[in-house]
Amino acid sequence: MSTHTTGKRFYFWAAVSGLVGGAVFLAIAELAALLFSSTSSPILAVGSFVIDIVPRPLKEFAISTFGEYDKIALLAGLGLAVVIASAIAGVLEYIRPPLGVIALVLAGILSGAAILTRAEATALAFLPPLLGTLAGAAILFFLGRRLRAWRDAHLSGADAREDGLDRRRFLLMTGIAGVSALVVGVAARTVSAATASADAIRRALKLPAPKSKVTIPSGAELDVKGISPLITPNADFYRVDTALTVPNIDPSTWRLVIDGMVDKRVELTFQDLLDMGLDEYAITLTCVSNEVGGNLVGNAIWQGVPLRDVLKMAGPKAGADMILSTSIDGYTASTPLSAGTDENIDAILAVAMNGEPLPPEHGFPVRMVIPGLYGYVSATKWVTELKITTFADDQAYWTPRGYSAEAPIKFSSRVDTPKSGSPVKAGTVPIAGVAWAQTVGIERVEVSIDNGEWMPAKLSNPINKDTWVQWVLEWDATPGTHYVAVRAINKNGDMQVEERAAIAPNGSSGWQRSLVTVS
Ligand SMILES: Nc1nc2c(c(=O)[nH]1)N[C@H]1C(S)=C(S)[C@@H](COP(=O)(O)O)O[C@H]1N2
Ligand SMILES: [Mo]
Repeated sequence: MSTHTTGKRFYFWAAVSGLVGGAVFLAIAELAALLFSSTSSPILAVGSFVIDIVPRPLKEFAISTFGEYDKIALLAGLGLAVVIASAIAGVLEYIRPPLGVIALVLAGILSGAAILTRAEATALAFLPPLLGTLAGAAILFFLGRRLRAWRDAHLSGADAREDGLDRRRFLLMTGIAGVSALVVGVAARTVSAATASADAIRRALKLPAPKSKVTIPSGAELDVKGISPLITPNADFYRVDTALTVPNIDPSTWRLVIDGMVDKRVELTFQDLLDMGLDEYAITLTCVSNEVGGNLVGNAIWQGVPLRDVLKMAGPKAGADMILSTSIDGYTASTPLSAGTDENIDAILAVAMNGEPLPPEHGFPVRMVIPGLYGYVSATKWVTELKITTFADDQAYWTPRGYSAEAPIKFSSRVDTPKSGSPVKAGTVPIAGVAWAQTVGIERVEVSIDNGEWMPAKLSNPINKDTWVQWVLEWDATPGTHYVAVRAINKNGDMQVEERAAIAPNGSSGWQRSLVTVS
């Protein structure tokens, strides 16, 4: 072979190395966009940028020519442009290093500008184009160097073994980088697209107005700085689950199956639930992992349907004593069947939280909420199946992992302010927080300072027995370090358990005691 024809071969591989550099750039940017900022996928940002700057006549031409495929045509055109530009960058890097790398960095800066000037750009939006550019430039740099080494070995008439070694090194590096970019890029884009479409469906969803609303009585919320708000905003609501990525469920394909020990297997659609009519319920959720004084507890207004009405459709058979609920991701919870059928317990299948469809991370489109039971045995998110069974026959996710199969919430009280470790000024200082005893209600909260007598705190007017109440005690704080203890008494007259218990196997107990420094 003459050096002339083999020279062409090197140009071909230079173009391929450019394509691989471009692919790595896009793949790393997609991955970073998935992790840090979903609004900063370079291809989509540049596409949106093009849509925004294209003059109207051209836009109309695109729509009339491609119809509903105009976006696909745009993306295809962009893809072709990226392919050509990447190939050119590869060739440039081969004949005039570092021109190719410079071209790629320029493209990175341009896509970064397209991303950062978009209205929905988030604080971390610069990361995807930056990381993508760095990775793509590095790959292009090394591939260019390898390619030139191979060419030099080839042209210098080095022995065939040396030539073959350099060729294999280049091809191996190109192959590994190219295949990795393809796999990572396609996977990241697919996940992003699925998330985005589920999110769009959720945002477009209009739930029917509930048949009944929760009335918040006057005096339900105390005006104390630093106390937990009566209703926990969705954005601040604690989240606990085993889901590595939040499941994306399209409510139009979602189904709830009620089976097991039932007269009749029942399958419900999302619309079936809505057609039952929604009611509003205020219920405080608590996690078994909540330590004394911890924040794995939140209060929300839910909209949903009674679980008992859904169970009735299937007709649980005699002998059954457990509902094994399953989430779309395989998570399971064991709930006493009685909690689901009791007329006096507001066990629900919830579809809305604080006036909006359930947030994805809180179980969209449907979750269970049952007052009085810890979340892990009652509050299955993304629920898809209710199997009527027995505690003897079935086990839920946490049961073989050291937690009780049944776990009623241990009623408790928490100090929100003053916080341990943040000193306060002498004078009148409110000591305030929340207390909860779901299904029973809180009768009294008491505070003791420096082991002194127990003083009753003022309580907010409770919404119902299933929600927490706020409490406050105006304290005449004197300089020094003081010891604050709090305890609650429920409406059955029971005292909050004083002995400390660990969260496993069935929830923490103990009175919260904290040190407050007064200056
Ligand atoms: N699918 C699923 N549902 C789940 C869990 C889970 O891991 N997976 N965790 C449960 C636990 S332990 C609690 S405390 C509540 C928490 O609900 P939240 O994240 O909406 O606050 O969800 C429950 N539902
Ligand atoms: Mo939990």
